[in-house]
Amino acid sequence: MQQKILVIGSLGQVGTELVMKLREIFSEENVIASDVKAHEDIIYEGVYEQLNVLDKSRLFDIVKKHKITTVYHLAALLSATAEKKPDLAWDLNINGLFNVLNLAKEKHISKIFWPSTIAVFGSNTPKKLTPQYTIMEPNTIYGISKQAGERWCEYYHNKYDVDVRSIRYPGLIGYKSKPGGGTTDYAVDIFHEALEQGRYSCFLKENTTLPMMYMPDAIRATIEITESAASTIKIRSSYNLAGMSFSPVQLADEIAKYIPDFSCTYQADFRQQLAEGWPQSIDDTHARKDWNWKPEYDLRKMTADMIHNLQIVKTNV
Ligand code: AKB
Repeated sequence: MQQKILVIGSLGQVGTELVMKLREIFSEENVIASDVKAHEDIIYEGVYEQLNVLDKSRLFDIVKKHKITTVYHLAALLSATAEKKPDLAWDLNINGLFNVLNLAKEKHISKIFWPSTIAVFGSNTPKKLTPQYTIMEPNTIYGISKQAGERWCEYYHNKYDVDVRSIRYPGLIGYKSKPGGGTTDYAVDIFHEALEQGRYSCFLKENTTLPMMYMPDAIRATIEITESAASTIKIRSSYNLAGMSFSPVQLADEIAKYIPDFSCTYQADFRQQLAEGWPQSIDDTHARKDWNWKPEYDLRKMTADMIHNLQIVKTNV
């Protein structure tokens, strides 16, 4: 049967690129984009529905109207914004997920992708090659909500046979869309500022190493896990996923290979504390074994591609 896909949160950093890729694969009419933003804000062609995922009845109507089979539910408040708006973050990150899980429980849809994050780990977690199963104890609103979400996903799978798949995204870097409200956003902002101003003031300390991933890898992982045979998905909470790990100074040095006069200064703000609770690198053995995950981009390859594509984007503006 032809899948009909709904992407919730389709104007965000991941959603923007995911819609484009899904439409390439499944064709435009089979991928419905939705976001809380008004229609005027959309940047791509094709069917778009304005949707606040907390509005259960509108979500249900859209699913019925388009005969949706698969939902990619991306709408969430990320780490930095969630610290400023804890009530909204909990409401959106948890009740939005419930609304989608319940559609699957009641058999209105057959498959869900929902992202978790490296922020589910906390200060007591082993920082290097963080294993799939380990002490978690997240200490940010975002991390707490995502860890609770992971437990609910596994519960709905075990109890109601809901086919939900999830990965723990590292910080994501891409040139097609900008991030919003995360702690790892610096790794995108730095490229824009380097090309536009030749300098950047980073809100994390220079040696703060974090797990990161280039967007083509993240989009591929998202679609690969969702398209894998259900029998291969052994973990129904969320899979660890690794791409690369680097600190702000390592990224700045790599960028300086292309922009020799580039200078970066470091002025840590409240996001430093969030980053310090997170892993530095991730062990993703389970994803590699269960559904054949393999990243393609490291720091060098990602930086070359980002600079090349952003230069094209910026000269065409
Ligand atoms: C954030 O920084 O909040 C996100 C994340 C690590 O999930 N990019």
